[in-house]
Amino acid sequence: MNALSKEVAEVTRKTGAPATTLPALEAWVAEVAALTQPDAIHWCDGSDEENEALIAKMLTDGTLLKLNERTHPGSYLHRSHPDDVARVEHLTFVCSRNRDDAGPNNPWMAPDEAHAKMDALFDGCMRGRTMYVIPYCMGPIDSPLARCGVEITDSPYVVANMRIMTRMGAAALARIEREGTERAARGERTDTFVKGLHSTGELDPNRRFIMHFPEALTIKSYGSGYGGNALLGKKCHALRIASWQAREEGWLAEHMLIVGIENPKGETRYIAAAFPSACGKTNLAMLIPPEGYRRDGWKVWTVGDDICWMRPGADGRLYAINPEAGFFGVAPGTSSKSNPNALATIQRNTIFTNVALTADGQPWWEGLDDRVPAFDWRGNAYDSSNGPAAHPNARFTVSARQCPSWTPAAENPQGVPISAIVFGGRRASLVPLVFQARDWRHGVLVGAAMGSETTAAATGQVGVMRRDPMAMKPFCGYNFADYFAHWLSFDRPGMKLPPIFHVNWFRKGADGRFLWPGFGENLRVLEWILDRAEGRAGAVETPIGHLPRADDLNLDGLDLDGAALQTLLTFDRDGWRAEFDSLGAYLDEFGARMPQALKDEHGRVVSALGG
Ligand code: GTP
Ligand code: SPV
Ligand code: MN
Repeated sequence: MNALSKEVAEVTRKTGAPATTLPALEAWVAEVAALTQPDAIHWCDGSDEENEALIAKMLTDGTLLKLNERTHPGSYLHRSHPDDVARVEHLTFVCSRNRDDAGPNNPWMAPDEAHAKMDALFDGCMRGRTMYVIPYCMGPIDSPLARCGVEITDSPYVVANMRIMTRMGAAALARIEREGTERAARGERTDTFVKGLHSTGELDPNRRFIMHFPEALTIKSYGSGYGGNALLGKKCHALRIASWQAREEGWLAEHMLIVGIENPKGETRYIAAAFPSACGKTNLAMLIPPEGYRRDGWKVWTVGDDICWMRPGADGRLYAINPEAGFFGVAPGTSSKSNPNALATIQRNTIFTNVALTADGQPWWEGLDDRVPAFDWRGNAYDSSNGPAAHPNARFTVSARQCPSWTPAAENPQGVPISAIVFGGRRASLVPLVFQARDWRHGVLVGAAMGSETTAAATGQVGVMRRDPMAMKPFCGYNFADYFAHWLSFDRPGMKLPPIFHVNWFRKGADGRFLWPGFGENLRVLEWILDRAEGRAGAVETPIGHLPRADDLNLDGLDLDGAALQTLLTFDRDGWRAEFDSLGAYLDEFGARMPQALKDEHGRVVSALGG
């Protein structure tokens, strides 16, 4: 036994925690313990008893506050540090050996430099703390599409969230060990699980970095306890590292919801949709059909609300799993009107982060109802002159199984077949309600062309239009030029690819109000999309794709004025010429690596738009 593993064995003996049968995992845990110097090591088994003990500890030290047990049983409020409320994109790096592999779309640092920087921060950082070892599985535990990781963290809040968001604990560890043993028998390397190291550190924004080493399947995150910065299974593993792996292995890791639409004949079709952060994925994933649709027998089934892993099946169709087990959803705006399914989901066993509190200990946020909270998200007596009561990026963490529209199809190890891919952004002007790309190559351009106004999900200015290709700007773990080439590569003989669409729920009128009612009414657009996918439903062809006419959509029972509808369904040639000029300049930023096929496709649309 070397010195490092002796050290870990001692700490393990102190806590009575079980070790692992996988030497590669034991060695890594030992190495991390030697660096971070925790007082104790706890291997998470995911049991109820473990969770209860962690919750009790967090209630004692003030990390969690108990919410009203009568109205919100088993639910808690966490107030994060006021400087630690969102993802930090400028501090999030892809540390590939070759800078160009990270691309202009990612902050980059050389791996050696990044490791040195991070290890200096991690040095001794867990003294006085417990180090938690969290084995987790992204995706159904028995799915060949699922992938495992181990997150080491000093945050019990992270453990409690990872328990909801992933398949965490004994079963995941068993899979990691089984895969390791099988690989060892074949003489292959056994550390193929993703290694994520996290510490909240001092929560000092100047000592905060989220580093990804895709070639080493490693993540190091220091100085934040919030969401995507700290729950490493989510954006760090399931998007940044997984997108890199997906490219090497011929699949796709995407920032997409997965929703099943069941028609009155009882046929369910699945749609995968990529919208940027806080642009409506959770809402679309659990929408409630408008009354007329409900009466006719339409149903909506939620598979996932944020991340989608897709790969071609033997029949050439794309099959998707949701790698997550829970929702880390935006609270503000969630109400019995906008998203009744989400509201029903979060009535119990939910961790709320940075919401406001009513006098009787209930969680509250802007848009929920017309009550007035007693405390704001910082815990101060609520005073409307201090800004919103809930932080705009306040979130809930809850098991997906509690959602009334959750479907057992989410546990299907083979995934669900995808009938349509939808891209969408938050665009106040120009972009119509919906249009269909003419083919896959054009669809990839439509995805690459996505733009959206920034939201509170990341620190920085809100409401600024930026390019966010396929909603992956903050999440693609490699050069966008290579990413587009990877997307294009699916267009090959034998594939039965789904048609690609673009939607915009956020078009505004001159008065600054949304023109489209959105939410449940979005099913009208999804119906057209699925009909188009099956070669039904009409459209007019324009240079940007196929747009429905008012008659092509089912608008029965919808109260929408004619002028608004006209604006939503109009193709504005001059506006699109300017948009395509700016898109061309954007694609050029990637230089010679940008696939010629995408540049040609851009050129084709530019000529169709006319000079
Ligand atoms: P992330 O979890 O950050 O990836 O966000 P998301 O894409 O899941 O966004 P979410 O569904 O939580 O919606 C974010 C905000 O957009 C909420 O305030 C919603 O109320 C609002 N929103 C969602 N769908 C619609 C819609 O159809 N129309 C309008 N106007 N607003 C919407
Ligand atoms: C997003 O920002 O897209 C989220 C929330 O889904 S977080 O997990 O913080 O990234
Ligand atoms: Mn997201």
